[in-house]
Amino acid sequence: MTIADAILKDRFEGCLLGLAVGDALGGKFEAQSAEAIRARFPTAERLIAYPQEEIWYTDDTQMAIGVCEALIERGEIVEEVLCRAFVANYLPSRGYGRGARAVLDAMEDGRDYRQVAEKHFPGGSFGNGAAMRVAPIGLLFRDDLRRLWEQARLSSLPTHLHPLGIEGAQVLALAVGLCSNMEQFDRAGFFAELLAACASPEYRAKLEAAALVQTPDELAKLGNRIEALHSVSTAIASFALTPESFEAAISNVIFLGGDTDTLAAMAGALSGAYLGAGRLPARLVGLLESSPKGRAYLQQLAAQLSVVYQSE
Ligand code: RVK
Ligand code: MG
Ligand code: MG
Repeated sequence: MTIADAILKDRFEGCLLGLAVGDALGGKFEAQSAEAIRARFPTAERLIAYPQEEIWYTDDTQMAIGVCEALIERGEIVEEVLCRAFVANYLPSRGYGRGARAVLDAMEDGRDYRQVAEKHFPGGSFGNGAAMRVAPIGLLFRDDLRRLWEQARLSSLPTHLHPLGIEGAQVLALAVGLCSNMEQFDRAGFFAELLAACASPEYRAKLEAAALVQTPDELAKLGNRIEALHSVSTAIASFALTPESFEAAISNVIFLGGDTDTLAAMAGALSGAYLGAGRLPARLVGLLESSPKGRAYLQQLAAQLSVVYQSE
C-alpha cells in the first residue's frame, strides 16, 4: 500500500465513522430545544464527554450503509440494488421519517414504492433523508464531480423526488467529495465550487449565507430542521467554521437543537472526510455500537469502497 492509498483509506473511514458518530451522539438530543441542550452542556467538551456507554446510530447511518453496500456491489447506483440494500437494513426502530417509512414499507412488501414516493407528499419529499445518506457517493465520485452530481440524484430518487430533496443530497455529496480532496481547507474555493454547482435560487441563497458564517451562533439562521433546505447548508457551514476540529463541527450543530442527529451526521461526514479517521475523537469512535453492522463493519465498508474507487 502506498502512502497515498493509506491517506485515501483514512479519509473514507473518517467519513463513514464521522457520519455514524455524529448521528449517534446527535441522536441523543433529537427534537430537543437549543436551550435545553445548552442547560445540560455548557461547553462542547462536556457534550463530547457525555456518552459513557455504547452509542447507537439512527436511520441516517443505516441508510448510508445501504448506499455504500450498493456502490460496492455495482460501482454505481443501480436503483434495484439500492432498494434491496435499504430493505435488508430496514429497522423502523432506528427512527425513520414518516414518508421514508411509507416508501420502505412498500418496498419491503413488494408494492409500487415509486407511487408512494410520488404521492405520500405531493410533489415528493423534500426531507433531508437523501442528503443524510449520500456521503459514500461523495467519496466514490470525488474525481468526477459531474458524475457525482448525477449519482447523488439517482441515489435520492427511490424516496425523495422533490427537487429540493434531491439538490440537498447533491450539494452534500459534492461537499463530501471536495472535503475528501482538500489537503488544506480553502474556504473561498470550497464555497465557490458549491455555489457554481447548485441549481436553485433556494440553495444558492442558503450557501451564500453559509459562506458568510463567522461564529457558531450564526449557524442557527441557516436552520435546524428536517427539511433538506433547512439543514444541509447548516452542516456545511459548521464544518467550514471549524475545519480542523471534528468535535466542534458536530457540537456546534447539536447545540442548535432540532434535527440534531442528521445535522451532526452530515457535519461529521464532512469533517471526517477532510480530517481522516486518525483525527476523530478516539473515545467516541470506540463507543460506537459493536453490533454486526457497527463500527468494525463501517471500517470494512470504507476499505471496500476505497478499493472500488481505486479500480475505477
Ligand atoms: C426522524 C410537507 C414534507 C415534505 C413535503 C417533511 C429521520 C415531513 C432522520 C416529513 C432525518 C419530513 C429525517 C421528513 C429524514 C418532507 N411536504 N412536508 N413535500 N417532504 N416533509 O418523511 O428520510 O428522523 O414532515 O421523506 O427525509 O434522522 O415527515 O423522511 O432527520 O419532512 O428523518 O421527510 O427524513 P421524509 P426523510
Ligand atoms: Mg436519524
Ligand atoms: Mg434526523
